[in-house]
Amino acid sequence: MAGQSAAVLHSEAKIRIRPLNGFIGAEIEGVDLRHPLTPAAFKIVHDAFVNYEVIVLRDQDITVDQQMAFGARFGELSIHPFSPNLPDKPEVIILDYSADNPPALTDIWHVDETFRETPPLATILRAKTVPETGGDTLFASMSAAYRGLSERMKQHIHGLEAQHDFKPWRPLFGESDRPKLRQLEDRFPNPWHPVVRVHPVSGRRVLYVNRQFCTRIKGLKADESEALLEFLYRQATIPEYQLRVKWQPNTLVMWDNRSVQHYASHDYYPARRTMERVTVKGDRPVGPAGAYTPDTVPANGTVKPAIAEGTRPIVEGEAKRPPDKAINLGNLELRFDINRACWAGQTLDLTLTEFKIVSVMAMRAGEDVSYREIYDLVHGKDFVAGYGSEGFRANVRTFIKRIRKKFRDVDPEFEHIHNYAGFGYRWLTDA
Ligand SMILES: O=C(O)CCC(=O)C(=O)O
Ligand SMILES: [Fe+2]
Repeated sequence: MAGQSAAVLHSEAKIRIRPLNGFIGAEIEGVDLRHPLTPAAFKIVHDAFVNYEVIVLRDQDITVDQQMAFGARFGELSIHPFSPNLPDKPEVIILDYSADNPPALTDIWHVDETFRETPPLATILRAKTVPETGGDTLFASMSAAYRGLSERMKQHIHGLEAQHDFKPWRPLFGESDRPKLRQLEDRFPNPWHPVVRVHPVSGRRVLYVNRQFCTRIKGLKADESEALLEFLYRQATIPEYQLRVKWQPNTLVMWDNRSVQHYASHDYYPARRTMERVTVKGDRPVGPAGAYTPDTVPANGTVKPAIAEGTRPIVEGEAKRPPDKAINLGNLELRFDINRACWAGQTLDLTLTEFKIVSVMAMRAGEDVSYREIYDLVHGKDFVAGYGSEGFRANVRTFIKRIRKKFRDVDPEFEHIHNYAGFGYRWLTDA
């Protein structure tokens, strides 16, 4: 499944799959949807769809019937309960936005129709009129987003359920429409879906809450639920997990509504943009069974590991550990914090206990550092007047001498270490 590197050529069907990003999206070439796909070709397209989660097919000059026929290969087509559709083909929605009909409701990260017990499996969108600029659609792999969470967070959200509601459409119903609204509430009675969904085909775990339709997480207090949902929604906005599709007329994009979120950029308003849209019925979302165990299902792309132990910033309270523990002679730079009030007065009247190591950072051995960096090291990030002056240089020299003495006292190897300190290395030798 993890074929994320080179493009794959399916010679038997002349279909070429070209991955677009680390985690999400592939462009498929060599498919002409004016004709039905052979079973072999369909399997290739289907597998790419599941693996890459979004597939992009350019130059598909097809009719809505052909688009419906393509969708129907994946399952029964679905009819949207709110969006205006073609009278004779209710499975087809025409999105036609312009100055008179501004785009609405899709400039928010969402999964289509999760207010249903069984949200669609896929949405297929084909561009007809494309604005000169803008109008891209963004996608986020929520399987990658899940994998990007820490084990502790994965354990925390394991087994949770969130309630979904057709909330963005509620304002469309006024006082006189109350009975209609009640009917819709009966038809779509706020399903609970797992916060982590297992993709029914790939087996991947997917972060399955979206800002457009979720209202709360079962079993949490209101503010806990709100905070956790905010955090989880935010995962869709991480660029690494995203694909941004630039449309051309006849570009067809199909997304796996079980594993991605999407967002339509409305930056083209008031220009015109028209799309034809078909959706495929899906099944009821299911979470991982039983108690939490780490996920072992292979997936497209690799989430990089968290920063290794020992290279993380040291938090307050850890800072006073003995320097010999904080020093690693392999190409490391020492960073120090000092009594800030004292330094702000530019007197640098330090006692040896007034500075402490705050972090250890990888750096090339013997690399020189600028005044600016030293200032930042000892004082924080803000530049203030006096930096670079002779007084400042003198202060830094004093500071470094104190550091040297301090380390000589506690670590006989310090003479060796200071060459790595990066910390005014040149001044140390010529001071
Ligand atoms: O207009 C688009 O690019 C996407 C709109 C959307 O959210 C949808 O069709 O489900
Ligand atoms: Fe959508």
